[in-house]
Amino acid sequence: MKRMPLLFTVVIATLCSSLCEGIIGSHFWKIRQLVDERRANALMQSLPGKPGSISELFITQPLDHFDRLSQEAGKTFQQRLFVNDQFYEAQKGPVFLYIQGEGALSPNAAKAGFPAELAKSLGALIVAAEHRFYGASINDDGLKLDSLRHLSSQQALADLAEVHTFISQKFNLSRDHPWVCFGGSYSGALSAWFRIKYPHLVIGALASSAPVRALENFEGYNDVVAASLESSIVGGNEECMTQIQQAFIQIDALLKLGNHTLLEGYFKSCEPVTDPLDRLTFVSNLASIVQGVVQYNNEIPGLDIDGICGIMAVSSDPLRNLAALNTEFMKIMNMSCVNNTYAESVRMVANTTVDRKAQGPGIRQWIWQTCTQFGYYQTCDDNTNCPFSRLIDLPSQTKLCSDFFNITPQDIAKFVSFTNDYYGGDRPHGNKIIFSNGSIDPWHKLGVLTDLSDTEKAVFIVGTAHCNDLGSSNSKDPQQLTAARKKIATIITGWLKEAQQNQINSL
Ligand SMILES: *[C@@H]1O[C@H](CO)[C@@H](O)[C@H](O)[C@H]1NC(C)=O
Ligand SMILES: *[C@@H]1O[C@H](CO)[C@@H](O)[C@H](O)[C@H]1NC(C)=O
Ligand SMILES: *[C@@H]1O[C@H](CO)[C@@H](O)[C@H](O)[C@H]1NC(C)=O
Ligand SMILES: *[C@@H]1O[C@H](CO)[C@@H](O)[C@H](O)[C@H]1NC(C)=O
Ligand SMILES: *[C@@H]1O[C@H](CO)[C@@H](O)[C@H](O)[C@H]1NC(C)=O
Ligand SMILES: CC(=O)N[C@H]1CO[C@H](CO)[C@@H](O)[C@@H]1O
Repeated sequence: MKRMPLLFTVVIATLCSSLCEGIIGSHFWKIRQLVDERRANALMQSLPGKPGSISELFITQPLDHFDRLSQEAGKTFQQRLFVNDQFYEAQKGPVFLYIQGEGALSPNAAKAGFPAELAKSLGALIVAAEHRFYGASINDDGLKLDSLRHLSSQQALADLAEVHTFISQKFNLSRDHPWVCFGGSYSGALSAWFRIKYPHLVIGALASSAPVRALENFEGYNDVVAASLESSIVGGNEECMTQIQQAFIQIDALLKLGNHTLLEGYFKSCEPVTDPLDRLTFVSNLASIVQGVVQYNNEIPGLDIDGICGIMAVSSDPLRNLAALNTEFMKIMNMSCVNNTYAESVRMVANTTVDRKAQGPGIRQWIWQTCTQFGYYQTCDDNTNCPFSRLIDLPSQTKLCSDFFNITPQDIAKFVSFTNDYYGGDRPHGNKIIFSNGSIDPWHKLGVLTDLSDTEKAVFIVGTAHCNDLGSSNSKDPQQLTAARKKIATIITGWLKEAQQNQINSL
C-alpha cells in the first residue's frame, strides 16, 4: 500500500505544557521529554528579541493561601517568574501573564511564541509564572505525601493573584491596568479559571486546548486518537486504524492464552511480561507510542500519523507492523530493549527527591493532581472505538492513586465532581475567554468547542494537534492555523481597546 502524501508540515514551537496520558509505563514520558526539548530548541531559533531582557525573579508565597494564620517557618515557598520587558511600552502597555502548567518553566516562555509575538505588536510586558510544586517553585520536602496537599489548582490561582500584586508594585501599575492571561492544556484551563475566579485582575484569557471539564473516565480520548488515525488531512486512513486495533486484539488474545514469549521477542521486552502489572505496562507502553504521536503530531521527525500509517501498511500482519513501529520508536529513543516492568512506573512516581534544575514535566506531582482534582484517565473500555488493549481499564489507571497516595476510586469521583462544580466544567459562564481547540488533539473532547456567548468564543483549528496556536508563527504553518491566530489577536486587541476606553471614561 502506498503511503498517504503529507498535506502539510507544521513546525511548531509551542508553549503548551502539554498533558500526559499513559500514566503507566515510561514511553509517553519519553515522547513528552523529546517534544519539550524540540519545542525549546524551536523557540530559541525563533526568538524575536534581544537577549538580556529576561529577568528571573522569585517571590515568596504562602504554602496555604486559605489558612493565612499558619505562618510559621517553612510554610512558604519561592515561586519562580520570568519577566520580559523588551517590548513593554512603560505604563501604557498591557501585561501578558503566561501561566505555566505541570512542568518546569523555561525562560523562553517569556521570549517567544504567540503571546510574545502579540506582546511585540501591542507593547506588552510579559510575565511568565511557574506553577507551584513544579520546576524550581518547590520546597525540598515538596514531593512528600504530606506536602502535596498544598498542590491544587485553587492554590495555584491564588499564587497568580499575588503575582499580580507583586508585578503591579514593581512596575507602578494602577489597579485597573489591563492584564490578559494565556495558557495551554492544563494551564489553558488555569487561564480560563483565573479570568472566571479573579475577573478584577485580568480583562480576558486565552485558553488553548484546555480540558476545562474534569472527567474520571476519559474514554473519549482514545476515540479521538482513533478518528485522527483515520483522518486523511494528517495522512491517516481507515485501514491504519483497523490495523492497529487488530494488532492489539491479537496481543490481548496472546496474553490471555499465556503466550507472552512471542510478544517479548517481537516487541524486544528486556524482561518477561508474566506479572499482570507488567502486562499492563507492556500494553500501555505500546499504546503510548500511538497516543503520543497523535497528540504531538508532526513534532518528532519520523514519528507522525503519516509515518505510523506507513509502517502499519508494510505487511498484512498487524502484529508485525506494530512491532516494526515499536522498533522505530526504540531507534529514535536510542533504546536497546523496552523496560516493561511496573516497577519502572513505580520508580518514576514514588521518587520524592526534589531537583529544582530538572526540565520537563513533574510526573509525581501531575499524577497527584489527576488523583485529587481532574481524573483524565484515558481508558480503553469495551463500549468504545478504542484501538488499544482492553487491559487499560479504569481500575488499572486509578491504581496509582491508591498505591501512592492512598486515594480510592470513590475519592477520585468525588474530587472530580467538586472540580466541575467549582469551575463550571465546559459551561463556565465566564466572559472574555477564548477557547481554542485543535481537531486532531484528543484533549479537545474536554474543551469548550462552540461559542458559549458573544464574549466566550471557541476557535477550532482543523488539522492541528495540542496547543499549536500558542507556538511561534512560521511560514510553513497551515492557513487555518494562521487564520486562528489572527482571529485570536483581533479579539484580544478589541478587549484591550475596550479596557482603555473604560479607563478614560472613569477618569
Ligand atoms: C515606580 O515609581 C517609583 C517612585 O515614583 C520610581 O522610583 C520607580 O522608578 C518607578 N518604577 C518603574 C518601573 O517605573
Ligand atoms: C504462541 O503463538 C504463536 C503464534 O501465534 C504460535 O505459533 C505458538 O504455537 C503459540 N505458543 C503457545 C504455547 O501457545
Ligand atoms: C540518540 O542518540 C543520538 C546520538 O548519540 C543523539 O543525537 C540523540 O539525541 C539521542 N536521542 C534521544 C531521544 O536521546
Ligand atoms: C527495569 O526497571 C526496573 C525499575 O526501575 C529496574 O529494577 C530494572 O533493572 C530495569 N530493567 C532493565 C533491564 O533495565
Ligand atoms: C530520584 O530523583 C532524583 C532527582 O531527579 C534523581 O537524582 C534520582 O536518580 C531519582 N532516583 C531514582 C531511583 O530514580
Ligand atoms: C472537534 C470539535 O468539535 N471542534 C469544535 C471546536 O470549536 C469550533 C467552534 O469554533 C467548532 O465548530 C468545532 O466543531
